[in-house]
Amino acid sequence: MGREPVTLEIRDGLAFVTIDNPPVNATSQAVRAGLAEAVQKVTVSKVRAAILKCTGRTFVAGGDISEFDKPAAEPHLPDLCNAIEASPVPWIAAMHGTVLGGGFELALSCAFRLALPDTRFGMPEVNIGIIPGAGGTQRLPRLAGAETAVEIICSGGMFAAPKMWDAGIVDLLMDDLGDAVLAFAGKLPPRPEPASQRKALNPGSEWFAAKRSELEKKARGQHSPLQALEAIEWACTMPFSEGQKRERERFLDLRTSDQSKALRHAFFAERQVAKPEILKGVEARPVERIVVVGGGLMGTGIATACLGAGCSVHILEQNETGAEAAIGRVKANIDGAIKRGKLSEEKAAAQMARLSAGCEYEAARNADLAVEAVFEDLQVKKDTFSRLAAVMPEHAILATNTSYIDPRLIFEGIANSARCLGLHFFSPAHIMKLVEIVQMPETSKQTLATGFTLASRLKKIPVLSGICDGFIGNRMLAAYRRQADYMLADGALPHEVDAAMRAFGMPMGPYELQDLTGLQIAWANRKRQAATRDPRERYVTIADRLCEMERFGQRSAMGWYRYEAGSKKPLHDPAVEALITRYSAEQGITRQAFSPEEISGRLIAAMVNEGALIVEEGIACSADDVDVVKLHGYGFPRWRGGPMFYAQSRGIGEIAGFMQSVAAQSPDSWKLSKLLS
Ligand code: 3H9
Repeated sequence: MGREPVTLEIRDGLAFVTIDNPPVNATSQAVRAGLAEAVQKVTVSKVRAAILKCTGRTFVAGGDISEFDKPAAEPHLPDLCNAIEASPVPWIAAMHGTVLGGGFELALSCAFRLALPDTRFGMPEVNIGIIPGAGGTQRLPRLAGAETAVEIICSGGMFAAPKMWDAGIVDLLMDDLGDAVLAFAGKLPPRPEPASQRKALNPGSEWFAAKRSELEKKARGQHSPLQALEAIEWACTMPFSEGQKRERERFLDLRTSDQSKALRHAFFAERQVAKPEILKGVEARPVERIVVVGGGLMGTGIATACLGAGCSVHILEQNETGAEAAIGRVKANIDGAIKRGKLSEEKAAAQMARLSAGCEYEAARNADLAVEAVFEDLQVKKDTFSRLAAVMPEHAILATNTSYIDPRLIFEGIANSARCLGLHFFSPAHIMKLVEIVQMPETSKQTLATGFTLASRLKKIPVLSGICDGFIGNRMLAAYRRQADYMLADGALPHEVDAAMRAFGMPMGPYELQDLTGLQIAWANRKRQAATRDPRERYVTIADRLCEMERFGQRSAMGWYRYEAGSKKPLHDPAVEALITRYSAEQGITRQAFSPEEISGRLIAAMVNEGALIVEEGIACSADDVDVVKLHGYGFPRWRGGPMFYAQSRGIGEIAGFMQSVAAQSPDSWKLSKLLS
């Protein structure tokens, strides 16, 4: 017989209801059924109180998301919450780990809430495209006020137990959940009025309207935070029974929405790609001492992330001045984390104590891993690794952070190339979650596993990539940009392309983004690729002409747009528009108008086509890997699930239609993937 997910034990006048459903005690159907039985038994028992707790690493982390594709099955969580709240026996939630979603809702239905101080609370439902569905939007505003409820529910964030105590949500913080809970249950305070019976103060319709416009800006097309806000307003304007009925209907509607499906896909995909099949059972090498070569923005970002994961870091620079500057940059990153409330002064000091910098390669002698973040130049990178290999032990891992150069060329001649791989971080590396783990044919599984384990320790999302120009992410970006440039030549203007992509949900369009990051790197890449580019492929030179005019983007106050002194606001530049129309005329192109839907349709089709080729060529393990790269490295709207999921859910036929127009308009320029042909 398998173990019971919920057990009830009655002793010394108390009922102990324990949920045991690894890994995160989600309220699956079996848990709900077990709880329903326990609630019934507790209600007819003569106990003084019932203690609800969980085994393992956490209290209930929410409803079981893997059940959300099936119809909702009885018993339903809102009914259980209502029964717990209405029970003649007071329930005590004894919490640890992460109290999330349905777990938080269960706790809100209990008469008392006790937690360990390091417990974290949240209602992350909006992150998966739904709203809380078991009374959370109705009880929380009644208990803690609309402001706090909006902060917790509409952000989907996690909040520390002391903050929850301040907000009156947690009754008591305790050092242990054994004796301390027994002591509390032995001397119960008077039972407070249940959350559902309280009145939520209504901050007024203007307040809600202001919150709505604030959330609309942040949500960039995602519906759930706004739906959650509406539900919180019901709590402030309607009786509990009516609000809960509406909440439940909205929850069930949203569960089957496209956005929720896409967000759930993203949730499971990012966990899936972090553990590739080929690395099952492969043990990683221990990594504690890391050398980062290059103390620029990328190198110091990587160093900051490694320090945060508890590693000691030595930065190698060309000279002492460079080394000092590198330390300064890491310190600035760490100070930024303190300012944002992400890091205590004490932890920051401990991290800085593990950092050193210098210019002697000898300092790499005892390192377990070296990652290179030097200038994107083959010879510079080769020299770096031959100097590292000369001092480091033969088993130490060598990683290049190159964005484009073939790692096989970089590691040519290095002894034991099984220990070499690419670790492609994204800038700023202490913030961005994505790391492409680039595998060479020689790379050993243990080296790859070490890359994956390190990335997870750095709280990053690792994605395995084979070798191609730009790996997964930048290769797709290049296809997207190429198609955008074709459309400029054929009739669109930069601001039209940017507006269409923002309307699609991207944080920025391709041209404002190029202006922000600078046009030089892509220019250098195009020059590098010139020798191998198929001469039949259409090549639009507008971007090259801008670079020749030293219009490199925001830093030169001119790029695809112009910028006024001290401002980052892109302004239309008639000079650029004239350059574009002149280019079309030179090429004999009659410029045509593109609707926003045509622009985004064609650009996304080019991206999806490249993603499909990447999967078909075996560069990425699966379409999920491609999605995760685009979600975490390139701002693809999460509520669309990633380009490959979007294509499937939108209909491959529609995307293939766009791709065929793309290919027809620029013959010999696109290889069509099997998916879209
Ligand atoms: C909800 O509650 C609706 C209610 O309002 C109303 C109901 C009526 N379900 O992330 P990890 C799996 S909606 C199913 O690697 P960590 C996860 O896939 C829910 N599975 O660990 C992974 O599986 P695998 C609201 C879940 O320590 C394993 O657990 N709650 C769920 O880094 C370990 O997860 C949420 O949205 C779930 N709810 O982080 C919470 N949660 O090993 C979402 C996790 O096969 N979860 N799994 O890959 C999280 O935020 C993190 O998982 C958590 C642990 C912080 C809990």
